Amino acid sequence: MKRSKRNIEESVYQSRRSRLLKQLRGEAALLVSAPQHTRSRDQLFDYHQNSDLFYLTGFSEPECALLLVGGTRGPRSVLFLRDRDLNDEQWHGERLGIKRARRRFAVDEVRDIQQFPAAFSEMLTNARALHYLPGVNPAFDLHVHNLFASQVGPRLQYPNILKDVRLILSQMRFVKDRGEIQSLRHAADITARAFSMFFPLIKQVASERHGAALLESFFYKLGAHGLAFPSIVAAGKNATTLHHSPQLQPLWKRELVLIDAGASFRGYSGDITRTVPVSGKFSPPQADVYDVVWAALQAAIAKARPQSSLDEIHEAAVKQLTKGLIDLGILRGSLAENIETGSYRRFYMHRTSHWLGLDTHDIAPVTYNGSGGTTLLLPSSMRPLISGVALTIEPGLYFDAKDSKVPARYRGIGIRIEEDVLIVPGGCDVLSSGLPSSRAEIESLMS
Ligand SMILES: [Mn+2]
Repeated sequence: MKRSKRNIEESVYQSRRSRLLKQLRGEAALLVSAPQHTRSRDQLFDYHQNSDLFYLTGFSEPECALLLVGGTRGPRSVLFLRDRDLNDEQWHGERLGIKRARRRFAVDEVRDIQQFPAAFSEMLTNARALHYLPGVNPAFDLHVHNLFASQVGPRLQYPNILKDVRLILSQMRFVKDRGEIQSLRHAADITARAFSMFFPLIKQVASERHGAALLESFFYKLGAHGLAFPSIVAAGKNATTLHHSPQLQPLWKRELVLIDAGASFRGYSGDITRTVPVSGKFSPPQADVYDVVWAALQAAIAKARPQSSLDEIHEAAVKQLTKGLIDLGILRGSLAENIETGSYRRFYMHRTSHWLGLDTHDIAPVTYNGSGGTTLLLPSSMRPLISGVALTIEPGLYFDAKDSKVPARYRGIGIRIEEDVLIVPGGCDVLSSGLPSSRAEIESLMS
């Protein structure tokens, strides 16, 4: 098959597959599509492809699987997918089908997904281990289960070891390549611009849900491919619930509204949070809290550079937030004492960062090659940052409306500010910088 017929993107996916195959060293990997989920009766939820499979193929149809076998007779890559079915397509949309898939994908073989159960075990006979992630799709779990389930004793045939496919894929997906960085940058930029189009209109917003729909309309107007996650629009004290889903509640003029939303572009996520006064002007207590969170954001961004870590970023945010809580008279005692006891957690109960990529809460590896060739097992929050990784920085403070330990003027205030950053040599690039975050800039944007 001539390469010229394929688009440039396919060569990126092809090279990812061959990098994975190289690491399999005689073993096999199975990546499967996400299942479709029923909403009710014959209605389905929006379909979202399994990110690992998408990373290796760019394919977003359901009912497909990628089998990579690094066998003794040379590596093989096989993509199983649904063939065309004009009757089904009449109702549910066009399928790529086998013939066109053979032109599009630079895999060794394209086969009908209906042949999968029979072909699967037969193709694995020379692979010592199968790299797979159970729980993505129960239909495929059953095939893997049947392969391994034996009443008699240890399997005589290969494969007889099951490995977590994420050990390799999390390594591969961690550092973003040029195309991924472009997509992340564009997703963050669309999100930032949509927020700035939305804010001046906030006084016309009838409810949290209307606000979410209006903001999302700007995502699509600016070319978003979808939403990175369900938008959070939280009016007033609803903002103290971290992942509040938008309701029919109106945005009251004297209150704040917290908006945490993101456009996706080519599967990559934007994820921005701003908390703004519906009236356009922060009240003095709202301003006090806002400035503390904003200072924490700046301190945390200053730590986003190679060799730092998510823990270091988090510690910088915690230090500023705790200092602010003491200054506001909410916490008593010394800074060190309050950090030590974790008293701030009552008002800041989440971490400062998560990785960003194909998944909004992106995957990160747990192993790390330390000095002297040693392999360290580290939670990703301790892992030294390197150029090309993307993450969010999102400090916040949340005061429960009924918390009698908090001065009355702060009760019911929830504020979070979130930026998307890319680690670059010497520091970071704030991908969401198209949208201002300081109190004065927010107020001027809203007028
Ligand atoms: Mn986030």
